[in-house]
Amino acid sequence: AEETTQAAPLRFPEGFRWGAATAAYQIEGAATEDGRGPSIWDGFARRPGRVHGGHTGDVACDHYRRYREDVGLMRELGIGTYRFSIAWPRVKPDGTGPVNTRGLDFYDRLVDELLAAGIEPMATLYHWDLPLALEHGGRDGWGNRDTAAYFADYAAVTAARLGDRIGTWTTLNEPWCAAFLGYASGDHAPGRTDNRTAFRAAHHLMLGHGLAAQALRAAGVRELSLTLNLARISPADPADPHDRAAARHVDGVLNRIFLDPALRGEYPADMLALFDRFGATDAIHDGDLPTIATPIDLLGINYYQPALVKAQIGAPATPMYPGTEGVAFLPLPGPVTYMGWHIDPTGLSDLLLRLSHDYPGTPLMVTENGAAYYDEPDGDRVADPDRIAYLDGHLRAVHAALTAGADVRGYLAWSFLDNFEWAFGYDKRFGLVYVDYPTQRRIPKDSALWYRTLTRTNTL
Ligand code: GBH
Repeated sequence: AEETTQAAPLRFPEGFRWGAATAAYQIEGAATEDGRGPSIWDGFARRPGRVHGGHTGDVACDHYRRYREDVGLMRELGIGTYRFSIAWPRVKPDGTGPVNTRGLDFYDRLVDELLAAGIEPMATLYHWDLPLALEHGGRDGWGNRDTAAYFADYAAVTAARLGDRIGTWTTLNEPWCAAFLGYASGDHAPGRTDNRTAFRAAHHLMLGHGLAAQALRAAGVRELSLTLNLARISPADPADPHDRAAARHVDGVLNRIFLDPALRGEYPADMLALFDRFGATDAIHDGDLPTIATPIDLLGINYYQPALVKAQIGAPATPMYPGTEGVAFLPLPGPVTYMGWHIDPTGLSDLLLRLSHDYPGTPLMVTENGAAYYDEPDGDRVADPDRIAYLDGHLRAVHAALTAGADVRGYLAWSFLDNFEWAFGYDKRFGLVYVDYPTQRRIPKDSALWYRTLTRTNTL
């Protein structure tokens, strides 16, 4: 009788890619090793009050020195695809100018180690660690158009060195965060609060994506992608046109502002109006949009939680979503993670189906999904049932989207290791693997063992 009430096992398609993700500044440490230059995050983390507990990425998971052990653990845990990022300030310490060969040597060793372990490397060129020299001295970081060209130069030299062994490349991770948390709300490095610069940064990031995509194509890379943080934005009352307009606005400044230029070669009219309102229209030059729309082979989606909004007269704009005066974000009912983020897997299935419908023809991959919980080891074990439930629920949502016709090629858990969670420092643990920072001991959590069974059987 028990058996008959159990849901049938869910099989994923043959060849579905399973793996986990990390990012350079969050795990590597070795901040001054082998000629690495400082990034905006080295600077930001040192500013009082910006990062929880004054934490920095100076040591992090010491992955720069422990990468062999870490790759060994990935192999044991059945990680098939490993998404990591390359630190621009290791490759070009000043952002532009001479290449630091010792920096590239690290990724060369890492990639060889991964390939020897039978793990597919997937490299992201920008996960927020802009070389500090490009921000300082009035150079204005992503507010400066030149940064896009420097990014493409860095992409070209990196692909020239590693393109023979890395098949899948991602230009940017989450340009929304880089532009709007970095330059509008100031929650992330470089910590600026200027909407005009934020919109210019958004455009220059996308121009950098397009120029780097062309450089990677010219280098003959096999698979090219862009990763966006996207979410379903719902109106509190779907029957209320004001609520619908509020949701549409947030959807614009989070989702469509990046999706439309990359996949349709145009900014939506309501986003052009925002560029205009904030005095950033002149950043968009003739010829930029075709560059930005350089075809990609895969769209990466990082999904954590949906949002619910309502039109509310007099509500101030939410700083990370410029122009949202009159829009209130409502708390969602139900459970949250240790980040306080609302848990709703339907947000992921709806998102995947919406992308399939609105932007057909580009294969999708979930490049990040996961949850922070308060984990505590008990001897050799870390029991994390809440994380298993989160992953299970979201994978059921991915499966539902697949069944409904979405072209989803893979799923990567965030994250392989506990790591430096940006403004939250080491307080928030997203890993499948627990890191005891004082000793750097790694302990696979129960979720890592659960995930191994899932990826081995391709069945949930
Ligand atoms: C990803 O960012 C990053 O790529 C990764 O480096 C990071 O460690 C991981 O997620 C976990 O955070 O709830 O008010 O902050 C995701 C960033 C998180 C930004 C959710 C938008 C919603 C607004 N996104 N956030 S709020």
